Amino acid sequence: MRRLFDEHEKRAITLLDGSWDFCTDPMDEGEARGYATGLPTSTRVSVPGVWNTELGLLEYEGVAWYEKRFFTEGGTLRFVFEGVMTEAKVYLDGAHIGSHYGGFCQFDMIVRNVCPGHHLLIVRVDNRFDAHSIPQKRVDWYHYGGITRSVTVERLQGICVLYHRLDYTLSADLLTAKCCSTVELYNAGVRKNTTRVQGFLDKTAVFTEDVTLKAGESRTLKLQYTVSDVQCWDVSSPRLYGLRVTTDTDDLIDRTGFRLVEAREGRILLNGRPIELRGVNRHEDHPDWGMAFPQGLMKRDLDIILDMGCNAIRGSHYPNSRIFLDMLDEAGVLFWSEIPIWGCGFAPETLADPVVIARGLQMHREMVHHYCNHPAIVIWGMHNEIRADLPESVEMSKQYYEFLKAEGGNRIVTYAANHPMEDICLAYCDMISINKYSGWYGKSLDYRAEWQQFLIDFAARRAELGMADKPVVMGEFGAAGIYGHHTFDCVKGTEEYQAELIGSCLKQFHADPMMQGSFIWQFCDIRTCSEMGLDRARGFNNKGIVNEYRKPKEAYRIVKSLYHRFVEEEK
Ligand code: ADA
Repeated sequence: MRRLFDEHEKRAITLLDGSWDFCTDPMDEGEARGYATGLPTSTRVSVPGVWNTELGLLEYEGVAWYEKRFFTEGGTLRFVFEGVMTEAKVYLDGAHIGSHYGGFCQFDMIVRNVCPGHHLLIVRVDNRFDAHSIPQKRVDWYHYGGITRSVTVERLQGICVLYHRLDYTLSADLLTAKCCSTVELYNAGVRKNTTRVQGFLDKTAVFTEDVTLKAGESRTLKLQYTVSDVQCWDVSSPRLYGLRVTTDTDDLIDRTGFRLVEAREGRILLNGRPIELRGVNRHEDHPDWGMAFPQGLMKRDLDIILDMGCNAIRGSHYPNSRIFLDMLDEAGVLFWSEIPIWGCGFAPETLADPVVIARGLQMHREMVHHYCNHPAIVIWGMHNEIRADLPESVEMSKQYYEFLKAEGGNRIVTYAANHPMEDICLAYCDMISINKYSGWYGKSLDYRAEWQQFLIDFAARRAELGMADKPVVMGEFGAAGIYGHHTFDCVKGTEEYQAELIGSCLKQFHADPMMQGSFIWQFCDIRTCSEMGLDRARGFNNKGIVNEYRKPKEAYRIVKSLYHRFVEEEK
């Protein structure tokens, strides 16, 4: 797949991005009409992309078909889709080769014995909702549709390395790492084969294993080894190590970083040192690209966020592009990654629905599987603003917490709680994250006093729950500021009001011993969906501190001055 570095030197990769044939299928007749073997009259669209940017399709929600003709020398092919919104059915020359549900994680399928020549790759995309959708129809972002991230076809030869995950435990002095590499092998050849599997950390060989596999056979290796003289990955010095696993015919290249992430004694610690999270919530959204985010825009967003003095980003509310995570790994920015359970859209009985819980767990499995080597991800988010004050939410929270603690690597597990005083799921988190909008929603006569009282009240609640060891952050807070809207009176909706509220909150949180940081809602204005009703002026969520074209509002300057002041205070 596309990363900031080449994942392979031996394996032949063909990027299928670019012009694809496309047609909508509003009556969902395409399967019956044989679209899987070739589309009828169609237009050309760009992949990656969202169909909503095509004229006349801004609000199209339904089924659409994509077709790409490509050449191959044949053999065993692996198709990798980095993101399809929301459900994909994939066909090769009319034969169904795989399906996937979920708009934000990659998936792949392998096809053996493909003959040399031109072939048709056809994808049926469906972004409709049903009772078990994640997210549900009501979300506060725009529900796009399309093949939103890159597509590649790989030619597999001999015994291949399909997956590599590195887990490690650092010694108390952070200088030694006890490592375990999980390596998934597959014999793409047509006959039994033997190969030498070698693992490298940077240029140092760390494991060697001779393996024999029958044609089509898979095998997972667990390889233990120790690394000494470790240089830790940190926000100020993001030391990355190259990971390379090779066989005689194939290779897989990745990167990782060694760091120790802890939530204890009411603090968040990175490599043994307390750290205050100076964060911002970021959606992958742009008026001209939707969620199909070009790499150059990702870099520009990150540059702006670093300029602001942030050290953390919450990927609200779904797994982000792997390329963006590669950028964060390189920049030393901490990341909170979550799945798209946007709770305000879920009725309590839906949260308790075993089908929904299982679907969300599968999304967590995929997120952990694909993102676990990224050192920047220090927080897993289980869900956002579900009714965690109701019994219906306990089973979901329990299952997700237990999974993420068991399989999620060295990370803090949390969820965004918007009923903090009544929440009954707080046992299922390492860090308490609160979403609260005093000063925006409701009638706040004096939001400073309201915030101050809340911080006192929640400190008492945390103590009575016996959870004083759990650090607390503000997962979301803020207010809308319509870009360019100014008045002499600091009234709601103006840039001035937004800037004053955010500045006041940041100072209050920074001064409060319970608070270990915060994530401003939100980085940029985003298009939102009609289900959010009319309190989203111009169909946008206007709480960005930059507008949708990344033009700074008054709040940006306030946040930048405060975050840089907080950095100076740390010195
Ligand atoms: C919630 C939600 C965000 C956004 C925000 C808002 O906290 O998690 O996605 O909708 O409210 O702008 O009201």
